[in-house]
Amino acid sequence: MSAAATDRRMDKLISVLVKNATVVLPGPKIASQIGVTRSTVWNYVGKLRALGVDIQGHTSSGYQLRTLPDILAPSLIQPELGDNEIGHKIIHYFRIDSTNSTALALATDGAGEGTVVVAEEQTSGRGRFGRKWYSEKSSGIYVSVILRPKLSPAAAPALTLMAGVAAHRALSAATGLAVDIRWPNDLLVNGKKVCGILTEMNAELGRLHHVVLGIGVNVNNKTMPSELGAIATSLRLEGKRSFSRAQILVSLLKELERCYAMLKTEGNAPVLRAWAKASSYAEGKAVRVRTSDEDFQAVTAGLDPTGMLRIRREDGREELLVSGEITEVKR
Ligand code: BT5
Repeated sequence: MSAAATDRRMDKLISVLVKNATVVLPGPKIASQIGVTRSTVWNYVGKLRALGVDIQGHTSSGYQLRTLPDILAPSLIQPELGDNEIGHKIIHYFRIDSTNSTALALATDGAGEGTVVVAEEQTSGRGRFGRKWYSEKSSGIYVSVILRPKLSPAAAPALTLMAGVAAHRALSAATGLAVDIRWPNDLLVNGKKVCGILTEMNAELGRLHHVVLGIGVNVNNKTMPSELGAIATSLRLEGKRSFSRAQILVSLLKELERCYAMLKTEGNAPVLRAWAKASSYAEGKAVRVRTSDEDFQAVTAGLDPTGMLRIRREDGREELLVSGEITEVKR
């Protein structure tokens, strides 16, 4: 792990400032509430300011929040989740290599189902097949959820699609934008990617030990790097306003709880139905298919019961895609 998790007391400082947003809080009072010295409070305030949190004041005058910070602090997220299993424990980092790497390591060490790792910034965010995930500081959501489903590894594709359905619901509800899902794991707005999902797992002898669902969402990015400009966007760029990352994360974790429960109690079918309803790519879409050894055109023809994508080649042959990538072909 490349960084230390956010100190519990720093998290408490955020919550104390937010709860008292309209008043000036004397430094010594904050210090005693969170159990640190005044100089540590000063130190924490400096760190928060470096992240763009607008805090007025000084140790001598007291501190006051000017605007509510959009930080994914556990003390702000957790109270919104009630008794949910997903998010009962949230580990927050200001900066980390990859939330998926950390979550995988924690899962190997025995972290429980529903443990969430979230960061304000990733220095080595990952996509599939070793690709990079651009993770700008404080603009996006970078979150990983540890699951321990009593399922066989064959259930893994359905878990990824389940996360796609949850993200689709959360992003649609939070923004009012028309969100599409491109098989298997991309969420698109106006044809460009705003969210990607990386499922990684540890399985052995026909049993899943643990699964880490990693979700990256571009929320308030004002621009995207030029190499991604044609294919990627943010909710802010499409919605023409900024959104609360904390609110979107809460909604995402709640939807994951719901969709995961649906998958466990009712099996794949309702999740796959929800996925097919939400995705314009499920059926009848002309696509270019790229797998590790092929590149061809086809038309999508629905999901199979495990979540693989059925495609019809130009010569009429149908087959199932397990992995790989599809992009729309404009006709
Ligand atoms: C994905 O991979 O879409 C999965 C991305 C998962 C990221 C999350 S963040 C939290 C957790 N921790 C991690 O380290 N990862 C997960 P893939 O389908 O392979 O797409 C990667 C491709 O998307 C790249 O090759 C780029 O073309 C493009 N891309 C990179 N960064 C992007 C971004 N921020 N927004 C949209 N597209 C991006």
